[in-house]
Amino acid sequence: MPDLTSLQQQAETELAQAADAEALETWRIRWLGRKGLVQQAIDHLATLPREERAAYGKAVNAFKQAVQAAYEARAQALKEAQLAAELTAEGFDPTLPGRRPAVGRMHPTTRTLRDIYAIFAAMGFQIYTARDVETDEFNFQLLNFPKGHPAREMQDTFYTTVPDVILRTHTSPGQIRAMRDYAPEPIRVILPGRCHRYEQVTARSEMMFYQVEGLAVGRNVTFGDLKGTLVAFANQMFGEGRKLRFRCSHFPFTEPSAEVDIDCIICGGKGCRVCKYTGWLEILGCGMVHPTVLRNGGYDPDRFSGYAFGMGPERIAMLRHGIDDIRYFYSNDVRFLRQLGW
Ligand code: 2NM
Repeated sequence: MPDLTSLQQQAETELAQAADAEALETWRIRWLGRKGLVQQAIDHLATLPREERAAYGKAVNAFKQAVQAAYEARAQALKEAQLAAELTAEGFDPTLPGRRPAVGRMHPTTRTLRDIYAIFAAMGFQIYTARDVETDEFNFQLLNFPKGHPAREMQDTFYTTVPDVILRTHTSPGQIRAMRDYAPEPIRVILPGRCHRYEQVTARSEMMFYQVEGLAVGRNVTFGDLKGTLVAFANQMFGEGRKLRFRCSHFPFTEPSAEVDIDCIICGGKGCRVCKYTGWLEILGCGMVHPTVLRNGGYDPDRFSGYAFGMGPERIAMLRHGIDDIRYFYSNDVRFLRQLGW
């Protein structure tokens, strides 16, 4: 009968001598392999007379478990020793601070949009978003730009292969959708989003840009309400004490219409390069919603009135931060994006 105690001692002595992964594997095959010494000790059970089998079975089982446990402990110890050796060889210093992951920044347009949202949200405007792909009907006809109307020439359009399906040239078609969602309830919404116009890219115009339009419809909504809202907006966006100037203008979907300037934030109105020596900076367009547009939105223009305005957040950001070329916004030069980092 094998002497399990001395066998175990022998196994442990040999194991202590296995100094690397290769020696350990040789040891494992010799002791724990399918035909190894442990299995041989187990096979011996079958040769014993019945009355000795229980005691031997128990002992050989304990032997097997002890050898296995010793193997696992040694394997773990060798692995740790090897890792430590590799790290020392590489000169790895675990106490050095880690590498800082690159943290992205908000895009200047996103930053500006959020500032605009916050100001209008505080005045009770909901943010309403609508589709970027529109029909000719929503983008033009319902907004009082009939087919053949000269105002369409200011907005060369991207067409799709589906007749009458286009990329919106302004966010106004969403205003029709907002009105139809809520009429005849009064509404106050701002409508942000991407717009596309097929035109020459210059320092002042891109083919893709954002707009934020505002719309308020209710009973007795007046031009005075529009002025108060825009004065409050301009003072929060560009600094307290701003002067506003409403210049008569024309848009097909509003009547009367105006363009709004603020006194130049660089020179305070004295005249400089930024305001082209006029003292004024144009920030947006606005007006009272045309009765036809109100009707197209589902409101009776004899009982409801409304104002609307529209601005370009890139332009707002350019004025606020002295950016002189709109092409910086979407040309992905990380130096620009970092420079205006928030
Ligand atoms: C502008 C200027 C003036 C405008 C009009 C409407 C609608 F659909 F309600 F009639 N939404 N936005 C509007 C009016 C937009 O952007 C320069």
